[in-house]
Amino acid sequence: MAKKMRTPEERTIDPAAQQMLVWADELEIGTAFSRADQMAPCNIGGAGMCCKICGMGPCRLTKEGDTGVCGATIDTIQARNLIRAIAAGAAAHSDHGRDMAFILKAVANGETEGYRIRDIAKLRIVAQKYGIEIEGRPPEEIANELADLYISQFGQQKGEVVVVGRAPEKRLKLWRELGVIPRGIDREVVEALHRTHIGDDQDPEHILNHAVRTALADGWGGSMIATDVSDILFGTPAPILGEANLGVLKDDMVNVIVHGHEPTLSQMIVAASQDPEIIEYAKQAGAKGVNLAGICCTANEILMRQGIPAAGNFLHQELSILTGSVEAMVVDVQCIMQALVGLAEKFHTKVITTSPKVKIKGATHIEFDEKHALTTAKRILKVAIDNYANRGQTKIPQVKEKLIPGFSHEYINYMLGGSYRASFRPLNDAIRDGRIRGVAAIVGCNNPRSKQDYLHVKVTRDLLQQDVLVVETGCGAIAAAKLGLLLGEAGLDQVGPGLREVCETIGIPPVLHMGSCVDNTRILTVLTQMVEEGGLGDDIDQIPAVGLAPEWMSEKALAIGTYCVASGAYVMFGGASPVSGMPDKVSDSDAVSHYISEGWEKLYGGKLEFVGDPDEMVRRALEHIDKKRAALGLRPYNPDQFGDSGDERMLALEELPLAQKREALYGVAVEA
Ligand code: NFS
Repeated sequence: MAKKMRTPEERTIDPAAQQMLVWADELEIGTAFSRADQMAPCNIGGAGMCCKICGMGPCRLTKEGDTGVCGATIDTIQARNLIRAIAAGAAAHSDHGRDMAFILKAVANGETEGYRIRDIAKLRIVAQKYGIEIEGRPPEEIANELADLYISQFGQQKGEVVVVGRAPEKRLKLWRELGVIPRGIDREVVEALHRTHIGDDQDPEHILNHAVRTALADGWGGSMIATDVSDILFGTPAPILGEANLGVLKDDMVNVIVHGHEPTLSQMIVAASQDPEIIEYAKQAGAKGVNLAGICCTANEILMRQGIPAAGNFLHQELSILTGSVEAMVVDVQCIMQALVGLAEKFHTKVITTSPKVKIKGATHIEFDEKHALTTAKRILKVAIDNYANRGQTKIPQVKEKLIPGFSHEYINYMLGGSYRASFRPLNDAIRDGRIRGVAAIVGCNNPRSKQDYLHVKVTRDLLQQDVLVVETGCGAIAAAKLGLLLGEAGLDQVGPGLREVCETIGIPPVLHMGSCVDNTRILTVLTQMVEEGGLGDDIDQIPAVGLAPEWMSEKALAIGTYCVASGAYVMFGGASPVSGMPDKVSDSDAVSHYISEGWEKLYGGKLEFVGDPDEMVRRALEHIDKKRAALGLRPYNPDQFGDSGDERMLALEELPLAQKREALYGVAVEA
C-alpha cells in the first residue's frame, strides 16, 4: 500500500526547509522527512514493550498479563528500556565532558596546538568551588588541578561526585536520603547496563531509582563538567549578534558546515578559517574566503561564543547539503545522520568524520587530536577549498534571521544588576510581583515525525503571551532563532504586558538562548541561584518553572529530562512516550508512566510526562506555575496590573506637553 507522504508545509513550518523539501522532491531524493513518512514506527517497540536484551527473544508483549520468555512483565521491560536509553544519553554527554577535561589537562601542560585558557576568571571561580587553592598560582597550575579532579570523577568508585555539591543544600540532603547521589559517573552508567542484563534487577521502581542516579551523573556531573571546561577554554558566552538558517550559506565562498557537539575542533576551525594563509588559499581557488556555519549543538557552541552563524537545527543537516553549496560537512560526535554520506555523493559535498569514536562508511576520515589541532583544522579547510571547483548548481534559500544568543548564567546574573550589583534579585522580584508569571525552559531536538519547529514555536509563543520568561538550548533554541524570537524588541509585541516591561527595562529578548544541550546545566545553575537569592522557597521544586522538550527524539533528551525531574522540575515531552503501553491501554501497562509522574513527584517534587497535544502542554505548564506561585503565597498572576510602564507608554507620553507628561508620570501636577 502506498504510504501517505506529507507535503512540505505539513513537514515543517520553516520556509527555508519547505523550499529545500520541494527541491528534494524534484530531484527525487529522500530525506528524514520522507523516510519518516515511509516507515511507520513499530508500535510495540515504541510503547516500550519489546525486550531484546537476550537471545530468547526479542519478546513482544502486547496485552496485559503478557510476559517475556523469562517471565519479565511489561513494567519491568519498559523500565529497563527507559533506563538503558537514559544511560546512553548520560554516557554521550559525559564522555563529551571527559574529553573536555582531558583537553583542559593537556592545555594546562602545554601539550596542545592553538588552545589557551581564555576565561581565567571562570577557572578561578570553578576551582574555588572545590577548595582548589587559587591565590598566587598561575592559571595553568589551577587548570591542571581542576582537570585532575574532573577526570577523577568519571572513574570514581565510592563517595559522591563532587559536582553535585553545587545543588541547593536541601536538594542535596534529599538526594542523600533517597540514595541517588552518583558515586562516579562511569560507575552509574555501567551499573545501569549491569542491572538490565537478563536476570538482574526486575523491580521497575528500583530500576528507575537507579535511572535517576545515572541521570544525575549526567546533569550534575559530566554535562556540567563539559560546560565549565568549554567556558574556561573558549570563553563564557555573553550576548553577541548572530544569524540562523540556510540563508547564511554563501554562493561566492567556500561553505564549510561543522556539525555535531564538541566545541574543540570547531573552535579551531573558526580560528583556521580566519587565518590569512587559508583565506589566500580560498582566493586562489576562486572563492572570496571560507564561510563557516554550524548545525546542531556544535552550531550553538560557536554561535554563542564567536557569533558564527547556525545553518540550522537537527533536521537541517540533510537540507544544507541539498543546497549544493556545501564543500565540506565536518562532523564530530552525536546526532549525525548516516544518510548524509549517501546524500553527499549526489552532490559534491565531502562528509569528513573527525572523532576517533565516529566513522561512517563512505566518509573521509581526518582524525582530530589536540596536539595538532590547528594543523588538522587547516588541513580540513584545504580539503574543502580544493572541493570548491567541483561545485555545481546551487540553490540556497534566501531565508535567515538575526538573533542574540549567549545568555550564560554568569551573564544573566550580570545583566540583572550590572557590575556592582550582579544578582538574581530583580528576576526573583519580577516573579514575586507577577510581572513574570514563571519560567519555562524549552529545549531539545527536532523529530521528523512532527512538523519541524512547529511544536517548539507554538509552546514558546503561547507561554510568552502568558508572561512566562523562556530560556532555550539545543535545537529548540535554533528553532526559535530561525523564527525570529531571539531578537530583542522584534518579539516583544507577542509578549505579555508584565514580561514586556521586564524585557524593556533590562534590555533583553523574551527568549534567552543559553547554549547547547550540555548547557542545560546552566539552567540548573540559574535555578540554584534563584533559590539562593531567596524569596522563591528554599529548593528548586518550589520555583514556578517548567521544562519542555516538545520535539524530542534522542536518548540524551531522556537523560536531561530525568535529571531535571530529580532536581525538582516538572518536565513535559511532546510526541510519543517510550513507555506508553499499547494504545488500547490496560491498567497494567501504565505503571511505569505513573511512577515517573506521580511517583517521582512524591519523591522529588518534579515529574516526567509525555503530552502529545501542545495546547494541553501549555495548559499544564501554566497550571503548574500558578500552583507553585500559590504555594509560595505570591499574589495570583494578573496581567491587567502591568504594561503601563514600558517603552510604549513612554513613547506615548513623549507626545504630551511637559506638564501633562509630569502629571502622568508622577500622579500629581508638578510645576515646571
Ligand atoms: Ni540535543 Fe544537541 Fe539537537 Fe537533540 Fe541532537 S543536537 S545535544 S540531541 S537533535 S537537541
